[in-house]
Amino acid sequence: MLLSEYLKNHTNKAIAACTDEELYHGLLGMTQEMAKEKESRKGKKKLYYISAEFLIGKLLSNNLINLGIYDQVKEELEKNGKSLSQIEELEPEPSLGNGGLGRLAACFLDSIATLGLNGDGIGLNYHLGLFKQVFENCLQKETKNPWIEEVSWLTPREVSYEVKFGNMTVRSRLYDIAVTGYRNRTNQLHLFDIDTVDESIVKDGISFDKEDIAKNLTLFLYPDDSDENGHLLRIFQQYFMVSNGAQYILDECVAKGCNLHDLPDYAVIQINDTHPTMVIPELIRLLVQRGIDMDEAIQIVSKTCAYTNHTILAEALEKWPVRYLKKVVPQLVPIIEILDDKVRRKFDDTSVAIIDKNDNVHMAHIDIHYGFSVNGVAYLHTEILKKDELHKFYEIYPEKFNNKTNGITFRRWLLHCNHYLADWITSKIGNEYKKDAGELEKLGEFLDDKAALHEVQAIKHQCKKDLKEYLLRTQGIEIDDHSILDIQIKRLHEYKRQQMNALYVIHKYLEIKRGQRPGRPITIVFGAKAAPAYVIAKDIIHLILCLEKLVNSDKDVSPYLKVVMVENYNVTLAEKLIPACDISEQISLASKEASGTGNMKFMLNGAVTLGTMDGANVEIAQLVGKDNIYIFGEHSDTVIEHYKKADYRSRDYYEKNKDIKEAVDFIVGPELLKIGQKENLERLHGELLNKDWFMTLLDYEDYAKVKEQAYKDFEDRDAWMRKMLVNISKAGFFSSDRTIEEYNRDVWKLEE
Ligand code: 26V
Repeated sequence: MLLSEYLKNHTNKAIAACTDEELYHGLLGMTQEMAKEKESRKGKKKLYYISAEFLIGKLLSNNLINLGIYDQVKEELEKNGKSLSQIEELEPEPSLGNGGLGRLAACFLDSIATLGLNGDGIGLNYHLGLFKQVFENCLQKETKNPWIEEVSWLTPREVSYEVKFGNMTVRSRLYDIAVTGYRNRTNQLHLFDIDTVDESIVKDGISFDKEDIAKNLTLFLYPDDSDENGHLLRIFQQYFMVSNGAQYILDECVAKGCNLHDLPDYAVIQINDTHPTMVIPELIRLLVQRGIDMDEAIQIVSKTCAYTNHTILAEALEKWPVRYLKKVVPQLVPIIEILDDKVRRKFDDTSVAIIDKNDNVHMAHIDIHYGFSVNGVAYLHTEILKKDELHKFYEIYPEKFNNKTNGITFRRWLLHCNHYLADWITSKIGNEYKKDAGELEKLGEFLDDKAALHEVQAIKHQCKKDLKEYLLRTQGIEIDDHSILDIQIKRLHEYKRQQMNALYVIHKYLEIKRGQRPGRPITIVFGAKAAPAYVIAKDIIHLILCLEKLVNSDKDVSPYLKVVMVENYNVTLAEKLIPACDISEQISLASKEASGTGNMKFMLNGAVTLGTMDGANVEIAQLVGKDNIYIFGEHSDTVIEHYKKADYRSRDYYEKNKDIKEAVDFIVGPELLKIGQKENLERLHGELLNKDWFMTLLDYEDYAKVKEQAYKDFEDRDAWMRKMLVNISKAGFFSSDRTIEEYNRDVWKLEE
């Protein structure tokens, strides 16, 4: 279909006569129509990927690429003096995710549709999404992030269910977003909502009445849970998601001829972290309600559900007090008690029980006992689950445990975000890699081809120039496109150690002040949102923003070092930053980052990783070899030992190393106190000195040393370009198509 024809039929206007907004609406309508024409996969068995987050990003360009009409549309627009990239900027980014877990779910939906598998997503339609981050006086402030417009990708469906809570009953409404596979079929993302949500109850930033469930149920993703009402609201949201999901799944299966006893032949449910865990007792409840006896219902559900663990951080492993569940979902409590009772009868070890002695329900324990598969998201992570975090469960159910190293969709993270590189790759090895990422290995042929390497370098520089233009126009930030771009973009968390990078900034600043100037300017970029109630994370943002001010306004330093913290880091910004990056910071404390997926996106776009042996960095290192990655820091075994022995004292490192002492004390020195808030800076200083739970100072010295080495190596341009190309050529393993093929082979077993 041509855009001009579509517009003629629908608006009777020519392209040239349309505003960008009219063109955006036209393109949206046309893609939706084309997606609808693509038959979705039928087949008896279907996968339901249930997740609290789907961080899908803007959809227009990706849909055009996947439908195979991107070039045609771009050309049509250009002929009429219009720009597709300008039109794209009008599209709001749906803010339905927080970080890696949500973005992974979005990459998976793309790959499932691309591989032609029968699988849909199930989640919630948060009207205001995750908060929008703004900076004021070097502090993060949260505001709402509305993204649903009159014309949007959401298609209302005639599907609605009753969902009963302890104190009220609500009726849902379903919206679908079409998921177009790359030159293949279309699947759906089902987002449940209620009509009574009222955005006007949000006052002053993101605060609202947490008790008014009818009005707030699908307002925000991860509403503040620092008090009891916040916890209850999370449970309301989770149950609303899974009760709708379970009813929808049963209806679809029954319509296909399922008699409920054979549910596992019709459905497989992938539980994305513990947020959707209540789908297990809810399905059991619904099956019993439909006449199946309790024991059989438990059996059926256990053969239908599979669980993915995305973190070992204790604070992220959900435990809900029975008291809360009794308030919100009293109908599930007797079922959870039966599930707990069965576990207790079978196993003496109370640490694998579902309800603990304090009457907390361990959601992950429900998943592990009553699901048929438990997977980690990178080799190291799965090993740690088996050996440490979930060891007792591994002993009981070794056959359930499996690894599925994460992946990313190359459609978004190469074809869409880096046209220059995608076209260059096509010119060298043809188009096959777009469907079969392993083909990228063929680029290995060009590793010693100087002309080819210089082409790669030219592409990197063009991406930097594009980023420079974009940041200046959208954020008023100026970067030097000839500097080394060293980027750390991810959620803000102490274990990810943005604070270690900030300490290095201080060190470099002081070095330059003393006259030791780097040969080439360095730009250190941060992008991160901190959870609104996470105090230290917000203090770290404060430190970075103060450093940005100090460093960039210092005339002695700013020609050599620049600090940039982009505001409201999201998928759209990632798509601009990643192609331009030289050094990818993946510096989490070994054992703490389950996988990371940003690391894969950077590698694919020719950045070289500076990282610890953590998460999927381990696999990246194995693939590219030690000359093409910068590894530093203690190994996960050593770190785990430190935790077991409780023998890490950050003060020892502070006292031993004068660079560390100088950098840490600078946080509360006169230069920063003049710019920032005493309270925040002192709290962070105290935290680093007296606690430093994620061992920043343990790894700092090695980090600074290896980072310096990377900067130095960058100057051997030919050698660096070779490293870039090695990274690109080895990235094929991290295609989410590979990950999904493995899930399907080992867990889902859908018809191909
Ligand atoms: C985190 C948060 C933080 C904000 C408040 C609410 C909330 C709720 C749950 C969680 C757990 C997040 C788990 C997660 O995102 N894990 C990430 O999953 C990625 C995909 O597997 C993986 O690449 C990352 O390493 C892992 O951190």
